[in-house]
Amino acid sequence: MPTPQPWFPDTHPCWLPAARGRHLAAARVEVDGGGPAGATVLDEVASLRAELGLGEPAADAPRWLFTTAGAPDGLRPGGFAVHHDGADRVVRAPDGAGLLHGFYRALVVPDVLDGTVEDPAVDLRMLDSWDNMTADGVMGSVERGYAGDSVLFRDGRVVEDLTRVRGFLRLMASVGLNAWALNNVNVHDAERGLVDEHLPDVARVADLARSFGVRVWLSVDFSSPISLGGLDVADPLDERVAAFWRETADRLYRAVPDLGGFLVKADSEGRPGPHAYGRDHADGANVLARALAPHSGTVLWRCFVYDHRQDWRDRSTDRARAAHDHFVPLDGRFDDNVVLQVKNGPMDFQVREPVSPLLGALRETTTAVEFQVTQEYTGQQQHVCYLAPQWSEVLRFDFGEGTSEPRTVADCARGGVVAVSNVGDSWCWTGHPLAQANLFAFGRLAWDPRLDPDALLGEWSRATFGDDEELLAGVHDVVAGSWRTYEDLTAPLGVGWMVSPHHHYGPDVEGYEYTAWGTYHFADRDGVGVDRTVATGTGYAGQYPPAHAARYEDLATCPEELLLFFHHVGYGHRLSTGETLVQRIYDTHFAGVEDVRRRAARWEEVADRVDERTAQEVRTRLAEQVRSAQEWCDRITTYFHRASGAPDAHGRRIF
Ligand code: GCW
Repeated sequence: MPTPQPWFPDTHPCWLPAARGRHLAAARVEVDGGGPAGATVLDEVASLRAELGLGEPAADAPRWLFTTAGAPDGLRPGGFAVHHDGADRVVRAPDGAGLLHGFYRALVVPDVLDGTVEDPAVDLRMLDSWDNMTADGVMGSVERGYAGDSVLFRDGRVVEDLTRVRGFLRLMASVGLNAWALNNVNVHDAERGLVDEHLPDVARVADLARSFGVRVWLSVDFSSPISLGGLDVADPLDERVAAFWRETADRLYRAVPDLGGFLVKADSEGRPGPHAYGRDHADGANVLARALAPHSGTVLWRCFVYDHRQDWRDRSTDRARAAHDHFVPLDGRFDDNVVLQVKNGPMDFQVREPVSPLLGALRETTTAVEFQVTQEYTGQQQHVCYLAPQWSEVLRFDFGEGTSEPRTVADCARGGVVAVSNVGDSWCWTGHPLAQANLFAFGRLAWDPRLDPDALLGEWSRATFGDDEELLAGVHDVVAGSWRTYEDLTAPLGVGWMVSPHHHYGPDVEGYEYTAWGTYHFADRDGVGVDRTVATGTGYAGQYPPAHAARYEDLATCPEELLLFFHHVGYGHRLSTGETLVQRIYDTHFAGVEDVRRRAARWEEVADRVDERTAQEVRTRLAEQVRSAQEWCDRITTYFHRASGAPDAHGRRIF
C-alpha cells in the first residue's frame, strides 16, 4: 500500500492544490508498470484522498488506468497519451515519468481531453539550483536566491528530512522537468565533498528524485584533482588527472547508477579551468566526458566565459562577444557526451538582451540554452516580473531567418532547456507568491517551446487560484506584461547594467560604469549606448547570421528595444514614434511607475478572494515594487536630464 505523504502543512500548494484533484481522488486509480515514478502516482492519489478526507472509491467509480503497456509509437521518454473510454480514462506512456506527467497534467487541467498526446520537445529539461551547503551572511545558502534558504542543504550537509525536497521534486515533475543540478555552479570547499563524503546523501536524494522521474546532476570543481585527489595539477591532459576523474565517476555511478553527469563552470568569474594549463575548453570538457562516457553520463559545460577583470578604459574588448569568440573556434572538438550550456543572452540574464549568437553558431556541438528563473536582475522576487514572454521570444528566435532553413533557438538547443531555479524554503517556495508563475511556465516551455506565455499564465493561475473568474482576471492584470514594465523602468532600449553592483537590486546608473566587469553604457552629454556594429564598433553584430547581422548593424532597422545595445545614439535621435531618444527614456519611466501603481491597486480589488497570507505577501511586495519603481524613475530620468539638458516635453518632476 502506498504511504500517504503528508502535504506540507505550512507551505503553499502552488498549482497543485488538492481540491483540484477530487476527480482523481474519487476514481479507481490503477497503475501498471513504470517503476518508482509509476508508484508515485499511487502515492499522490493516496495523499489526495487523505487531504480531501475521501476513503476508498466506490466499486463503480470511474477508473483511471496509468499503464506503460501499449504506449503510442514514437512517444519520447516522459511523454504520455490520454484516451477516454466512457467515464474511464487511460493514460499510456513509455515510462514511469510519462505516467507521472500524465497524472499531474490531469491534476492541473482536470478535463484533459480525449486523444491528448503530450510529447516533450527535448530530452533534458533541467533546473539548476545555485544552492550551497553552508550559508553566507549576504545571500544565505542560495546564491542569487530570493526565496529563503536551500531546501536541500543545511549546516554543511544534505538535510535529514527530505520533505521539502520531495515537495520541490513534485513541482518539477508536475511541469515535466526531469533533471536537477543539486548544487551551485560556484563549487566551494564544502560542496566538493558531494562526490565523496556526502555521496550517500546524494544517493538518498537521487532515489527520491527517481521516483519523480528526475535525474540528478552535480556541479563539480575543475580543480578537484588537486583539492580531493592530492595531485599538484588539474591539467586535463595529464593522465593522473584523467584517472582521478575516471575513479570519481566510477564511484559516483556505483552510488547513483542513473546520475545525469557533471555541470561545470570553468574559467569563468575566477573559477578554475583548463586555461591555467594552457589547455582550452574542449580539453577541459573532454576529460570529464571520457570519465562519464562508460556510464552514459553527460558533461554540461557552461559557456559563461568572459574577462571579468577588464580595464574599463579598454574600448576594444566587448564582453558581449566573449562566449562566441571562445567557443566557436572549438566547434567539432567536443566529445559526443558534452553539451555546451549557453546563457540566453550574451551578457548575463539582463531584462533585455539580444539572443546569444552562440546558440545558433555551433553546428557540430550539442547545445543547451540556460535561462534564469530566479530574478537576479529582474526584481528579485520583490517585483512581479513574469518572464515567460522573454523565454518564449528567445526560444522562437530564428537564426535561419532569410534562409530556407528555419533554425529557432528551440531547434538549436537540442541538448536541453535549462534554468536557474527560483525556489527556496520560503513558505510559498518562491519568495513572491506570484513568482510561482515563472517556475510553472519555465517547465511548460521547456516541455513545449511553442506554448503561448499568456495561455500558460492562465493555466497556472486557474490551477493555483481556482475558477473564480474575477480573481483570475485580477491576477492576470497584475502579472501579465510585468516583464515589459520592469524593462521600461530599468533598461531603456536595451541598455542594461544601470543596477546596484553586487546585489543587483535597485538603480545605480553608473554603478558598473567604471568597473572591471565589462558592463558599460557609455552615457555622456551627447548620447548613450554601446556601438557594437561591425562598421565602427566592437563587431559583435557580425556574430549573427547575415539577415540578423544586417538588421542590427543599421540604426534604421535595429529593433528599438535593442537600439542602445547595438548603437551609441544621440539624445536627440528621433525614434519610430516621433519622439526623441531622451524623451522616450523619460516617458517609459514615468509610465512604468504608473503601471506598477495600477498593478498594486488592481491587486486590492481581488485580494479578499485569496487566502489572507497570499493577499498580504503580495500586497507587501507590491508596495515595495511601487517604492522601487519610483526610485528607478527618479534616478534614471534625473541622470539623463542632467546629462542631456533636454527638458521633459510634459514638464514632469525631474530632480
Ligand atoms: O548572474 C551571474 C551571477 C553570479 C553567478 C553567475 C553565473 C553562479 O551574478 O552569482 O554565479 O552569473 O551564472 O555563473
